[in-house]
Formats: sequence, structure tokens, C-alpha cells
Amino acid sequence: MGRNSKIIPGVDQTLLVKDAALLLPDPARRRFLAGGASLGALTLLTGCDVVDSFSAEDTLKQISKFNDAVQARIFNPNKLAPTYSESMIKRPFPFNAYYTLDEAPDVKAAEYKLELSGMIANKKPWTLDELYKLPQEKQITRHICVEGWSAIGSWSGAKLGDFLKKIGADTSAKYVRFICAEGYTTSLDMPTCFHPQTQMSFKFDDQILPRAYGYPMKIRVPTRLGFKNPKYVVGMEVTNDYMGGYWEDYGYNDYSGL
Ligand SMILES: Nc1nc2c(c(=O)[nH]1)N[C@H]1C(S)=C(S)[C@@H](COP(=O)(O)O)O[C@H]1N2
Ligand SMILES: [Mo]
Repeated sequence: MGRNSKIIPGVDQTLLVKDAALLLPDPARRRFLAGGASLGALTLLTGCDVVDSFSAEDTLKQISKFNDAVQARIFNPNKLAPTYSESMIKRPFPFNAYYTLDEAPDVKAAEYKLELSGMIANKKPWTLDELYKLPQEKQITRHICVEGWSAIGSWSGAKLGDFLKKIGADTSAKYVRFICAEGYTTSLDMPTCFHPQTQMSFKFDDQILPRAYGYPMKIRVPTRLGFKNPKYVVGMEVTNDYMGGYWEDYGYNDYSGL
């Protein structure tokens, strides 16, 4: 962990996060603290580029004003994440996992199947060819990692919410849990799955998703921290049971976004 960690020059991260929490009124403070109170969460909360700039002070100012943007991010589940221009895409985009790139799963297209389980009417597995036929769109958004770095990237793919409807998922269920090729797991609450920017991504920067970024499919969720964006997704389960996940089990709660 932490290979890519960036520290804001002259700023003590722990104190910044503490100060920010003090400035937040409840229930926002409780949600912030429950979610692991990280620099990443602060970036999502304020929309301030706190992780890779000198804007620690601006961030605190933004929170103390508790302006519309902050309120909307906390209380409106449909609020869109900001989008950026092509020229702002980070190349090469950082690779992050709990292992090095040479240990990343090497999923073979011919053998790939997306397995469906739980509260879904049609559990037929999907091949990659079938998935590629879904209508696709592109987003240029900021990926924010709980470890203290962020980067703007471009992802293309299908809306997860449309796919869930297509397979007859029970949308009154609480969660969708994602199972990855190497055993990583995470889950998203149902409203987040139906957020218009939550995507089953097949491409990065207009190219077939490279192995580093989760070939053949990742779930891109610009309104949640990076660890809620599973790569190498091989299974989806619709469920009412909260089952945690790799980072969730370290104490980063289901919230991890706003
Ligand atoms: N399968 C899988 N998905 C994962 C991870 C992982 O280790 N395995 N790491 C998560 C974390 S913490 C981050 S920040 C992003 C990194 O995505 P990137 O390599 O495309 O930058 O993937 C997330 N999804
Ligand atoms: Mo991350």
C-alpha cells in the first residue's frame, strides 16, 4: 500500500482531516468519520483538488462555508461527479492494487464469463462479445484513492443500472457485490449502481482496457473512492446482505463516497 502516496507539502494529513471533521456539521461529520475520514474522502466531499495541490486551506474554507456543493454531494445521491477535458487525462495513468503489476490477473477473453448470482431473474453468464454489444458511453472523471492520490482518466462502457435492469436484477435489494478474478471484492449500494455515471467499463483512454486497469471489465464509480471501483470483475451478486470487501474489512466503511 501507499506506493503512490502523495503528501501535500507542509501539511500534516492527519491534522487536516481532523480540522475538516471539526468543521463539518452533523450528520455530515458522522458520515465522514464513519467512512474512514481520509484525504480522499475530503476530496470527494469538497470537490477541491486537495490530494495533489497546495489547496489544504481552500478545502477547509470550502467546508466552513458548507456551501451548496458540499451539501449536494452529501445529500443528493444523483449529484454528478465533475467531468474534465481530454487534455487533463493523466498518462500514464497510475496502476494501484495490493500487489505489483506483474502479479495482476491475466484474464483470457475466450474463457471470460461474467457470472451472475443472487436476486437476479436471468442468471445466464455473459461473454465478452455479448457485453461489448451493450450501448457504450465515455466519461472523463477523477479517480480518487483513499491512499492519498488522484488522477483524471477516461473510461468507456455501459451504464451499470441499464445492465441490472436488463438481467432482471431485483432493484429493491440493498447491494450489488462484485467478485474479481484475483479474489478482491467490494460492493455498492443499489442507488449508487443506478447513478448515471456508474459504468461497466471496457475501455481506458479509447483503448481496450489494459491489464493494469482491470481487463476485461472494471466498474467505474466516480462518486466513490477508488477501492469501490473493482477491476477484473468476473461476478456480480445482488443481495440484501452486506458482506464487506477487501478495504471495507480494514475499516473503510460502505460509505466511502458521499
Ligand atoms: N480487483 C481489484 N480491483 C481494485 C483493486 C485491486 O487491488 N483489485 N484496487 C482498488 C484501488 S484501492 C484503487 S485506487 C483502484 C486502482 O485502479 P487503477 O489501477 O486503474 O488506477 O482499483 C481498485 N480496484
Ligand atoms: Mo485506492
